[in-house]
Amino acid sequence: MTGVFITLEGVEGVGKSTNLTYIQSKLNASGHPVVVTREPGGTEMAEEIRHLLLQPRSEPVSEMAELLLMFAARAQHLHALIKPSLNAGQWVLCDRFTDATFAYQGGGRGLPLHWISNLETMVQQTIKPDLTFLLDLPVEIGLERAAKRSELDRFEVEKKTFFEQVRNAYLMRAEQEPDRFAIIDASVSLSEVHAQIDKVLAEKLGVKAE
Ligand code: Z5A
Repeated sequence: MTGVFITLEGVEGVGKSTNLTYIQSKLNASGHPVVVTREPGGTEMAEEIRHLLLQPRSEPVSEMAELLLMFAARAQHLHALIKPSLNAGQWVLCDRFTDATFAYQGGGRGLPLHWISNLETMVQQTIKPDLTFLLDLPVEIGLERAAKRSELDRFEVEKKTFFEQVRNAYLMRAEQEPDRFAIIDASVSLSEVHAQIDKVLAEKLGVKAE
């Protein structure tokens, strides 16, 4: 028995955390308890790597080191949590996954996409999300929403053009894999975002709206 693997993606401040909780509650209510997790992180060791990656530091961070640490965290996350959960038939809901690497390290940092594809094959083998929600909005709105929060991490201090590149890379991924991606307009009110999510859950996974 294999479970269902769902991921949430989007640029800074798009509302992933807010909507992750909503999706979790919808799935639970429809009789599908989910394992909720995030990247980078999700296990004790992977969370330590997350801390290494996100904490602001004076030493310049190599783009290659950043890329490899993302995949090191992912390898551990897959090994210790995602694969065992899916193999046990559980549904897994993950805040960011490899599309974020294509978007941030590929689109944002400009690393060659075939490096990321090669690492994806090495680390994930056949594992891919069954469904990916891409919460999309103009970068300015996301940055405004995110600015209301307190401390900025090592990614959040990047300039607007960086996040534009990230957004474009996400949209390109969605265009390449339209069956897996569901693009959600995240610029509208939360209740309108929820309505779009309900529709996707019903159409793609047969989860009924209440
Ligand atoms: N990263 C990477 O580079 N490569 C990788 O492979 C991976 C990750 C996996 C950590 O991610 C960083 O790691 C991330 C990319 C990088 N850096 N950045 N940027 P993260 O997911 O932990 O961090 P984040 O992107 O900053 O997510 P977040 O802080 O959890 O933000 P969010 O989930 O998108 O937004 P939110 O907290 O749910 O919402 C933001 C605010 O907007 C909040 O006050 C909400 O109440 C409000 N909100 C939400 N929706 C609405 C609507 N519809 N209307 C009005 N207000 C709203």
